[in-house]
Amino acid sequence: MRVITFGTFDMPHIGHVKILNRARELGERLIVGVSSDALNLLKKGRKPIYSQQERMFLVHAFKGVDEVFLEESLELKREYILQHQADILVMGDDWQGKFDEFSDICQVIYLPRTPSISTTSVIEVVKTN
Ligand code: C2G
Repeated sequence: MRVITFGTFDMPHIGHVKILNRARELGERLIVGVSSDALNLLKKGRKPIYSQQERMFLVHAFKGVDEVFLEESLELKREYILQHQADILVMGDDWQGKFDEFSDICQVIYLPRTPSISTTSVIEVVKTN
């Protein structure tokens, strides 16, 4: 089974490692779409701390990640899934229900997020210390 997942993975943390590990356990190959700097600017109104090249490099370095590619548009998800011949799409449950439309071409699984950790919370801690 080929598993695909998507994310920004800015300043990678335990939550990212855990979801990637759990996604990999669902199949034999894990493919990760790392969202581009431009897409983040659009999505979140700011550029990530780490550049897309750095984030792709870091995600690829994680155990169990077999391939990374740049996610340039949220609208291209169907094309990405087909292009990478993914059998399973995995996302954290903050996206619950949002990708159900792709269940005609792959299995869609939402995994529980790791509580109390996010890139935003790390930025806040750094700012206030
Ligand atoms: N995640 C998690 N636990 C956390 C934080 C994040 O399990 N404490 C998961 C998210 O649910 C997501 C993945 O880690 O599945 C990547 O999270 P982000 O980098 O925040 O990615 P996001 O901005 O949600 O981008 O096309 C979809 C987007 O590209 C997803």
